[in-house]
Amino acid sequence: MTAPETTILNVESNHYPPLLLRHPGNPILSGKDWPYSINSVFNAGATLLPDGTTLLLCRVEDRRGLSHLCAARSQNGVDGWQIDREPTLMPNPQAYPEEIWGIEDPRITFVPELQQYVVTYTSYSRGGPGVSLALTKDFRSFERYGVIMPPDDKDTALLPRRIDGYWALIHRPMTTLGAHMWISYSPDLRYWGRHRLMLEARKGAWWDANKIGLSPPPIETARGWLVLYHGVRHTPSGCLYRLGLALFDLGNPEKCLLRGDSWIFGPEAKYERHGDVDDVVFPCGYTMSPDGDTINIYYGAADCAIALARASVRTLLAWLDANGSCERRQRVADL
Ligand code: BMA
Repeated sequence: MTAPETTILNVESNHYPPLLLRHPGNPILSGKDWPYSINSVFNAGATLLPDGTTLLLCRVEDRRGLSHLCAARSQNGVDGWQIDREPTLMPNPQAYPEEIWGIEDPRITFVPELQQYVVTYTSYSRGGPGVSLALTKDFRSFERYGVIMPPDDKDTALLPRRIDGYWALIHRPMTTLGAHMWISYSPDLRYWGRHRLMLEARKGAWWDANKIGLSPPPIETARGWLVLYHGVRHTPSGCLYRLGLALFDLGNPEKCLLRGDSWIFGPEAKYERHGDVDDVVFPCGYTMSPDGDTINIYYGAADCAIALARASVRTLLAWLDANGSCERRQRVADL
């Protein structure tokens, strides 16, 4: 018997519960949908606009290899996408030299206090990837704050409200001791400090050894901040990007309450396994459905397309209760 078109792994014999369900119309957006010439589209931030429209802020790569951001809007978040006829946010290296090699992987947080969306994205500078921040009300004009975390740093999202009076930003600086998730605080979104280790990459053979990073912005639940993070496994034939789950204290988001041991989603479908970069699932955004439980997770597939998977927050929390444990805290001094 041959495997179905979309799967090339023997997942039928997999007894792990399917927590993220792929949309049958996947991939929902790819280069052929674009109104102008591009190489590929992937890793999109996501949000709901006030009228219920789903907005994706997509990373678009051109044939120079440089990326910019382009907005796509849909009534149902699945199809009928209205894509901006021209790039929505282009790198501007004259004013922001850190954007010389493009801007990538946006995450969107709607901030009620500001009544604006905060977009954090990777600015690809001569010194490597750094973190930049911009504010927008409508995804048509943007107020750029420039680089807020110097290279090498990426995989960032802002929490939607202040914690003890300070804005909180999750990010992933690289050090010689590994790539771990950190959280930093700011009174004004410009000056950042009180840097704390939030979640460590494991060591050894683990799926999330050595390099992890935040995927979409954290999901606020009554039990805590539910965090989907990616783990990068280096193999002789390249990197494998998979997703794991952890829960953090609502009032103290650097405190990990639960962390799952296994990954919950990885490249299995053909469009995830093969592309410009094989074996990558990379979500940068989600939207919440009207039922308050179903999340629509938008993810880049093999750096070539955007796909959609759905999950129940209740089910993810129940899975963490059954499969998670308390994180062993490592002192920052050990890093
Ligand atoms: C990461 C990021 C993502 C990309 C992934 C796989 O480091 O740069 O944008 O999807 O690698 O290439």
